[in-house]
Amino acid sequence: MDVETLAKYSKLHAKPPGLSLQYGTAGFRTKAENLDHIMFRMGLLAVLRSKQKKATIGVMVTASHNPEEDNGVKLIDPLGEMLAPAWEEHATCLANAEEKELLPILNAICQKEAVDLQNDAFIVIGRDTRPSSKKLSQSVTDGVSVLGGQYQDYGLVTTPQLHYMVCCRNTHGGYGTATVEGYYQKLSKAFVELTKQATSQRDGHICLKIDCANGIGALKLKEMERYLLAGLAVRLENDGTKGKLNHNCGADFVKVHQKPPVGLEMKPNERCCSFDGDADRIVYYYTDATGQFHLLDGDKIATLISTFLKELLDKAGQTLTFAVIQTAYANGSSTSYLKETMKVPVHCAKTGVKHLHHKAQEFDIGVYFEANGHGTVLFSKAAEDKIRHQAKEEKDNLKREAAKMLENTIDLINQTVGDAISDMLVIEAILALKNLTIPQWDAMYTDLPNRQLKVKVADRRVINTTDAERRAVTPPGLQEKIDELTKQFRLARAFVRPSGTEDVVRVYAEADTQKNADKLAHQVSLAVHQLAGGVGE
Ligand code: G16
Repeated sequence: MDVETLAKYSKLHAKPPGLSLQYGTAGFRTKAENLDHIMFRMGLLAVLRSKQKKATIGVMVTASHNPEEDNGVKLIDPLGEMLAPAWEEHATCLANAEEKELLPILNAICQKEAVDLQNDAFIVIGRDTRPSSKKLSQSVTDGVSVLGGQYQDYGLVTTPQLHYMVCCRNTHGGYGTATVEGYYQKLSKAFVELTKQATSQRDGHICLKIDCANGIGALKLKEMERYLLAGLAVRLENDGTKGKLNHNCGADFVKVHQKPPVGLEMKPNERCCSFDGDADRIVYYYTDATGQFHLLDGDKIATLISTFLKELLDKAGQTLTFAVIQTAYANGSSTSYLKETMKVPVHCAKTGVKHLHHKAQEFDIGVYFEANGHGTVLFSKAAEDKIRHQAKEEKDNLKREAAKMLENTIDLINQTVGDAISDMLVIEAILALKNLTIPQWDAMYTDLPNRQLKVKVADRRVINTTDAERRAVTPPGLQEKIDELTKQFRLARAFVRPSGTEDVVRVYAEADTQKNADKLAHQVSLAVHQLAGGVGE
């Protein structure tokens, strides 16, 4: 380690005095002007991780669903998964180190994690479309270079595309070619193959409107359109040409407000979807003939994909372990439908795709989705091998065809992380193959009315939770109050948790009617305000 160069560059990327940040649900997030030192230091950390794992590591500069003024950074581990928890702690430690502590902390990480500094390091970097992202990604490259790491800057890419690149590089092309063209080719080939047998008419007319949240999804979908040819005709709205990123649009806005984004004209029963700011989340929706808005969120997506996969597995005669992973935000109706009607095991994990991903890895096939539209499907190596073998060797025509469809589904899914583009193609393929309209998909089950609210408190860390965030253990008295309030409503459930991406406490409530869900969410918010140090109104 060249100590003098490190000291020189670290001064150029100085930490604002007194600033303390934590590696949260999906990395560091805050106002962009407070992130320069974090980016530089995450460049340093990525090099250490890369040297330790002797593998390519990813650094994505994005604040995803947050407002345009925010930014953030997520680190990506060798198989395209989120950074390991122990290294999240190192990240927080490094981020908050004062100047003079930087070197001792780097040395301590090297020692604790047995990092051999003689090893090579290779980092791939990507960024979203925020005005601050380019400069911040240059601070990452400064950090990488100071520790002698090599890098490739992919520039503007979606977060899931960068996860894909990391996995491709570390599997030496086994997962795909590590270029954006490689990504488009892999997904579009699988999509075209999978939808070959679709009988529904989707010959070139617009069949899906996409709200791109004025973010990176628009750029990447435009690039991808020519690969899909007539296979899927989409119309891109909120493509960044005029509106502000995530402002009154995007998957988070639509999910939280349960209403359409601005800038998207919806005809009755027309299929629409929204991406978020870095295109790792997707939700679908439509308005019916009476003008009522219907949201098909991550729970409905998980149910559709699970139904499809279960049917194919049955047809192929494959007996593989299968489970769906949700979070506390999953609508009660979706959980009942999966458990009772579909007879599928359901597990609840803490918010954050890293937790769901981890749980999903325990099964041959693990479908995981957060209600906010963040999710994917994981296939174990053994399951994948079985399916690919059957797709080639099976003598029974029907079984072989089902195995081939499963194989194309595997190739269409981005197994590294939730991916709005890949998820959209999977959903579109399933709807086409099953000849389902969006109201028919919606009718699989009826959501319990629900409401999400945010409460500002002085320090959201006063709230600690247990039971996959379904119960609060601190501050004292809060859970008792929530229980007492919940008892007053039918089919009711409520919980609170500190956000890991915004400086707020999130409140979720569901009940038999929208009025009651709203009332319960409001009352729980008041309890948070009173018992957890609420600030402002
Ligand atoms: C991130 C995480 C998601 C999480 C969301 C909200 O999404 O990747 O898993 O659900 O934040 O987290 P919280 O409620 O802790 O703020 P994104 O799309 O913003 O990266």
